Amino acid sequence: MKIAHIIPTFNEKDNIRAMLDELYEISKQYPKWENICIVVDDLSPDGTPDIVRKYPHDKLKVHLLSKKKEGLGRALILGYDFAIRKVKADIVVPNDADFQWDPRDFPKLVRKIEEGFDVAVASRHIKGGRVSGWNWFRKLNHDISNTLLAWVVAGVHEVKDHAGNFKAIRVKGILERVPLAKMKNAGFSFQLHILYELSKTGAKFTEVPVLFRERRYGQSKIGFNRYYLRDIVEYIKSSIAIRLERSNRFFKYGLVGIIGLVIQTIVSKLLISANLMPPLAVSVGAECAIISNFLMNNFWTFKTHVISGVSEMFTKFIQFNAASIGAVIIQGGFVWAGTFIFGKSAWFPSMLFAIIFLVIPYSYFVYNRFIWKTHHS
Ligand SMILES: Nc1nc2c(ncn2[C@@H]2O[C@H](COP(=O)(O)OP(=O)(O)OP(=O)(O)O)[C@@H](O)[C@H]2O)c(=O)[nH]1
Ligand SMILES: [Mg+2]
Repeated sequence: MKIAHIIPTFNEKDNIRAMLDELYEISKQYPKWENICIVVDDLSPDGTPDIVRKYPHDKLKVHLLSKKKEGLGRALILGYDFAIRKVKADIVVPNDADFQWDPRDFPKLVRKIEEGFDVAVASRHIKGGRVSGWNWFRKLNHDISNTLLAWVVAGVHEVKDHAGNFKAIRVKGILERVPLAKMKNAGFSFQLHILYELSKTGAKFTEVPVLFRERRYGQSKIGFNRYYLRDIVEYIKSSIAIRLERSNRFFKYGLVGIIGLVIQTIVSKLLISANLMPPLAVSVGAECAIISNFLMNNFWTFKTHVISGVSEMFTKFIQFNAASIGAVIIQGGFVWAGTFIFGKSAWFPSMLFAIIFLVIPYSYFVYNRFIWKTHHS
């Protein structure tokens, strides 16, 4: 198991050596894991890159990526990409250099991946997790980005702590499918964006409670400077973009449903004119709608995690049908009752009623949760 620790640094001369030493000490306790460290530095003027360069390679394998000052987001994108393509890591574990997240917690995160989760996030917001030493400004800052923007505006509900760097992510089938090259975050909005992108791969999330402390040495980057304001604006924009992408998906999903309904109505009507019993005609029509919905949702609504390959597609189609069988039965039943009470011409309102109030909510839940989301479980 190859684990790539990704540490972004800007002016961390007093922390970075101790951080690498600590990772080395921990890795000695887990000989079955190959620990590799990637430090992404934005040409820190305080000498951080020299300290990393001089780190003895016989202790811990360390890669230094140096680039101009661009911000935390760009540094992490570069680090993740390097971990996947160059290091060929199985798991990536990003962390800060300043010991706010205790590196000794990383085995807990990695173990969650070994247990079958795809993303394990160090969390301050679940039972047992905690923050020590935040002043009102830091707390306000966090509450706005984490609760108001990430949870409410963006609607990312896979985890409760969206803002931290410390997590473990499975590469195979999950992180490798995230389009890192398309991610343009300069600042800390990356943390929310990556969670959202991971959610689209169908990843299974979990949170591990940890203590978040004050930074050990060096200066905070939070405060009113031009990077901070730029990053806040970016965070707001990114939260709104995520929300829009999700509503766009909901809109497409709705349109697919309407087309399905038209198909179903035409098929049912034709079969009823050919003297088939209405409940049966509607059930056959429903099956036609199911096929049309499956194809259109696969290639359009959910195309970011489109199902590819004939056998996978066939399996999913069977699953999809199994999941939709409830919908077919509900409609048949409603149309039977409707036509029994009000006569044959009541087949259409009965069908519509069943679709709107029962089938649509039920199917959205099933499609999202089971069909386009089960790449890895
Ligand atoms: N490469 C790079 N790393 C950065 C940049 N900004 C922050 N970092 C690093 O990212 C990690 C987290 O940044 P911090 O400044 O600790 O942010 P924070 O934890 O929210 O704030 P503090 O509570 O003040 O520590 C640290 O290891 C920083 O050195 C940047 O622009 N480029
Ligand atoms: Mg910090």
